[in-house]
Amino acid sequence: MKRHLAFPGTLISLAFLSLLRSGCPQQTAEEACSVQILVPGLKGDMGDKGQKGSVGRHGKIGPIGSKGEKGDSGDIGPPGPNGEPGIPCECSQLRKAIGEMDNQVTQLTTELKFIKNALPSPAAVAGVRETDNKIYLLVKEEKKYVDAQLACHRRGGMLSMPKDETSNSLIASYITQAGLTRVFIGINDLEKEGSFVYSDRSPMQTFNKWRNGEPNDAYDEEDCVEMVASGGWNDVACHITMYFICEFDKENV
Ligand code: MMA
Ligand code: CA
Repeated sequence: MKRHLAFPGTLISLAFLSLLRSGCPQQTAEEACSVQILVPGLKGDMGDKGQKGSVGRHGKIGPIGSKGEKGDSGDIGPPGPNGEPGIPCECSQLRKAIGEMDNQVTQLTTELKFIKNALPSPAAVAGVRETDNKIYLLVKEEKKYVDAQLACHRRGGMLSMPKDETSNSLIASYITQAGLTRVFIGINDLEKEGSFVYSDRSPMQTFNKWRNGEPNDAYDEEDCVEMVASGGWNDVACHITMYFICEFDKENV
């Protein structure tokens, strides 16, 4: 292919020729980038129309068609294998009993919540404390010893009788947690001066929690006993009034 370079009315310098040669190294020597300097002629007539082109390539794939109609449902399958044999028991009866107990627990929980919060008066009862076989109840009503004992009795219990370290420290922590300093407990020497008995009339054994210097029967009139927050005991006058702690046997509740 010849290169018809046309630079109207100009001389092409040798330098330019060499530049063109080096730019087309794959051409033969004969037709090699030989440059003829031509002056453009007049514009010719337009050629004939070319032949029709061959068929083009395949077009792009079209968009996905819409979903087809739902097919008919299949045939019914074969029956499944037999289940595991049941546990021989009165399951339905047990289930029924459990359901009933569930209802009872729910009802009792609601009732107990109500009693604790509303009866007899919210300030009078500050919850309870329990051991394996006893329930302790702090009664926030100021009463003298005999009336306190009577109040416990009416509730089905006794003024609390700390007969060992466990019950003594439980009552002590109950006093402390209630923010109190002292309560009546069920110990007295009303019958015989100096011989202390529990409110169930049982004599005091070796266990005691007398504070230092107690019992001192101050003013010769201290025949009843209080417990202070530390758990220590002190004999006091029976006619003074204070809060008290009752105890109940769980088997009698
Ligand atoms: C009070 C009273 C007594 C107790 C002494 C201890 C002054 O009397 O509580 O029962 O023994 O204090 O100092
Ligand atoms: Ca005393």
